[in-house]
Amino acid sequence: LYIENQLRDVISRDELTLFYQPIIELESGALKGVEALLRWFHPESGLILPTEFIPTAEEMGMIIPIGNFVIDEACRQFGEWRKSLEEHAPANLHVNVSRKQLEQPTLVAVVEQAIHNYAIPPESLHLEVTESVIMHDSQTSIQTLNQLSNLGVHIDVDDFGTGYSSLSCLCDLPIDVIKLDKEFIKKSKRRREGKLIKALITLADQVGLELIAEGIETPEQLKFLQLSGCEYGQGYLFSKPLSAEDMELSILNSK
Ligand code: G
Ligand code: G
Ligand code: MN
Ligand code: NA
Repeated sequence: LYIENQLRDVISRDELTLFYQPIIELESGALKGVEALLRWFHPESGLILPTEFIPTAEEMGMIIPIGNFVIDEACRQFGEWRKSLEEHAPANLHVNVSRKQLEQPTLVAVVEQAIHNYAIPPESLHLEVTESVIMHDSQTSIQTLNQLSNLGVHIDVDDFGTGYSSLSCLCDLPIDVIKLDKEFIKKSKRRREGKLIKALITLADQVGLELIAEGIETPEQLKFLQLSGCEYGQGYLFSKPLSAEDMELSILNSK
């Protein structure tokens, strides 16, 4: 209830901010993109993580204004980086979108407005939707996904492998990228899981989807993924999520 009360005017109190985690091209180590991750800095409670408040925000309907804030703020920052960092700017921006947002047909206009306002090439924007959302889809969300895809925006299946995906959804829905859940990577040393990861990398490649491995924490995991032909990844081995300033410093320091 405390969270619920505090969430009501969280945007006007200016307590939400976005952190960014790099997405890396595994072969070269080059920065490919950034994923925006929401952070709530509460004056009394300190940092509240999204897993603690997004479910409540969804129940209350607050996820709509919060989600709109995230899209606008991430695009604003990304547009700024494109100008200030030029060729060193990340090529792609990944933004998480929850089920409730996808059920709102107005999401399309919100996204269109943001890419227009900040002069962002639509194909550089990736909207991440969890597997469970894609699978238990309402008619509205499918339509919304199709309209977003028609804008040129890319759709990523987040946490892939945690649900029980019907693989046919990968063909029926306008999906561009699979984000392999970190639970897979954690267990990649086991024989069967290792083979499963390899098979999924091949599958993605065969059906023309890009694949991003999540939760890479050790050099061994990276080596295994590189040898398996996995193209992109993110995780604490490269960087934890950083404030916009730290992200920018990190880019400037490595150029
Ligand atoms: O770092 P991490 O604790 O940020 O994120 C935890 C979970 O919260 C992840 O599943 C992530 O997808 C989700 N999440 C993070 N930021 C956002 C956001 O802006 N919108 C939505 N809907 N989910 C987010
Ligand atoms: O949107 P998604 O569910 O993919 O959110 C990514 C989540 O994973 C965020 O909470 C982020 O902070 C977290 N994360 C990013 N890299 C790592 C990692 O290497 N290990 C673990 N355990 N979590 C990570
Ligand atoms: Mn994500
Ligand atoms: Na994920």
